[in-house]
Amino acid sequence: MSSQLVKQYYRADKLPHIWCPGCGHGTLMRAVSVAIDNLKLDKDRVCIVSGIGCSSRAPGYMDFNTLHTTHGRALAFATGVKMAKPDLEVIVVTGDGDATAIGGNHLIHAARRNINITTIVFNNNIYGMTGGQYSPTTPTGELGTTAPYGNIDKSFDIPQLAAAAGATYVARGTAYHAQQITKLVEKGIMNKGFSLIEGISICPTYYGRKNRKGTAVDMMKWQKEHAIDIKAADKLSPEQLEDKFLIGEFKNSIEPEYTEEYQKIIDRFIKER
Ligand SMILES: Cc1ncc(C[n+]2csc(CCOP(=O)(O)OP(=O)(O)O)c2C)c(N)n1
Ligand code: SF4
Ligand SMILES: [Mg+2]
Repeated sequence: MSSQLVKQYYRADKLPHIWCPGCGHGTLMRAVSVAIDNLKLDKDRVCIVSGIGCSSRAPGYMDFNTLHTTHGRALAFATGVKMAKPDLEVIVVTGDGDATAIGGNHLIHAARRNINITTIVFNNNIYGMTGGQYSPTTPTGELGTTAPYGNIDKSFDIPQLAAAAGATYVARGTAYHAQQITKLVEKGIMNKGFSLIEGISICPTYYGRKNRKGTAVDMMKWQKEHAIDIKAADKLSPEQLEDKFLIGEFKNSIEPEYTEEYQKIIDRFIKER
């Protein structure tokens, strides 16, 4: 990002950021900013909302209308903003814990309503901010401070969860594939409905160290070597897909959008009065 874009989209007085060296969240935050820039959105018409977590610090640095809310409640606040001001482009930045543990209920209901909000989940497979507790996306068998002998829970596939609940645009990218995830965020913003983009992040400090994943660079290499684009997956055998994960666009459909449906009721009421 050029220094001009940094000046345009970041709050200088809030920098330097708090993220550890090698954290993937900065790359994902940049992807959101570049997507907004590519779409030439008026920054006064953009509202970025987060919960609490390392990931949820992003809106503190981003110079838009921003709300840094309570843990798990980003989508509840974002829904309020969008209902009150449907013309705003509402974007939620959240973590795997924020979005799928304490905030899981808000996530499925925002998806079910197909409200025009774009949610980017910075998934580092752990609670980073609070010291490495396992989250609903920590892979089975891996370690967290609250799973010292290995996590026995099955982990959520966030895109599958969002698609099943009713999100109309669903995609996954990684911090390594920075250009691709920028495009996915752009498409998510353009979708008129609930969009969920999972950004696979890295937390070298807790998830990486606890699970002996090596350095931040090793973790990025792992993303490069294990991510398969969904368009290429069809041509691969089950053996070739073993221990791999899919990235790309999983769902893109057109369905009635919540604030528009709500407006129709208001219009009908005014007409019949
Ligand atoms: C109601 C409430 N419960 C718990 C916490 C403590 N807490 C703060 S951030 C966090 C987890 C953050 O994990 P995640 O959303 O994955 O973000 P990350 O830090 O990994 O980016 C927790 C449990 C809180 N702030 N508020
Ligand atoms: S604890 Fe993990 S998620 Fe939080 S800033 Fe450090 S590397 Fe990033
Ligand atoms: Mg996390």
